[in-house]
Amino acid sequence: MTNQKALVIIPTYNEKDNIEGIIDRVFHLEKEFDILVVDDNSPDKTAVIVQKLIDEKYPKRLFLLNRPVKEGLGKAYIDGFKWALQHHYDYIFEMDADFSHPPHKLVDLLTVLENNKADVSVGSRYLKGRINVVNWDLKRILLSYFASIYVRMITGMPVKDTTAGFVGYKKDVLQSFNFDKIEFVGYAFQIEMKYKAWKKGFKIKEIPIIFTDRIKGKSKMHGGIISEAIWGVLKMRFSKNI
Ligand SMILES: Nc1nc2c(ncn2[C@@H]2O[C@H](COP(=O)(O)OP(=O)(O)O)[C@@H](O)[C@H]2O)c(=O)[nH]1
Ligand SMILES: [Mg+2]
Repeated sequence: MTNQKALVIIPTYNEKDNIEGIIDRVFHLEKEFDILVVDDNSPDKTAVIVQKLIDEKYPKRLFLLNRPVKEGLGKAYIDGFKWALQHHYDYIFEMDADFSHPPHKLVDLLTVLENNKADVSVGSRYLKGRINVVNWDLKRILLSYFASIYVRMITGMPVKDTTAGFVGYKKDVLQSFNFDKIEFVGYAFQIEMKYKAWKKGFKIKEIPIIFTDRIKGKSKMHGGIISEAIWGVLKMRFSKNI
């Protein structure tokens, strides 16, 4: 398995307080990952910080995709996936900028794919009857947990943490997707990616992580994302477009 390349895609909107720290952490892991930051023209100038890091510190391993307007996580990831395939990455990861996803677990997510234990690896908060979330208020824990049960009931998909945003894909999974047919942008986007991968026959494996809510910066979650997920899951279940 020589010359296999791994890429972590980090979507950002106003992450100036987190971005440098998270990039440094990924570049100090024991396995080699390149990073693509996909920024939606953050008013706090996150992209300027990233460009400076490219110019001065990581010219070969750090990349930046500037998108002109904020269009949500899903659209940013789709542009990132297309970029990753064009640049011949073998393993492609999704990770938030805000340290909610422990960066060292990227190594485990990659190992699962390298050993052919799965085509999609998911950093999961809800395994073995536990809810491994730190610093979320009860409302948000319950919302996320019951959302995951709801999605499993409707779709039958054997994944506990269906809204997880800490995910690794082998490149053939992403190559099999028609990104023009991906409909959703928020949590529903994460559900849709897993659902379609599962429907196409790819193997999904979850590994446990502890999710810690962000310390710096603000969440971009809002009500629209939740209703998109509730209705979107039903729509997806009865749609023929896989
Ligand atoms: N490019 C881009 N990134 C986004 C957008 N919305 C959220 N993000 C990023 O997606 C990640 C998760 O968002 P966050 O606000 O932490 O959501 P939460 O963890 O569900 O509260 C963070 O890295 C955000 O900066 C967006 O519209 N465009
Ligand atoms: Mg977050």
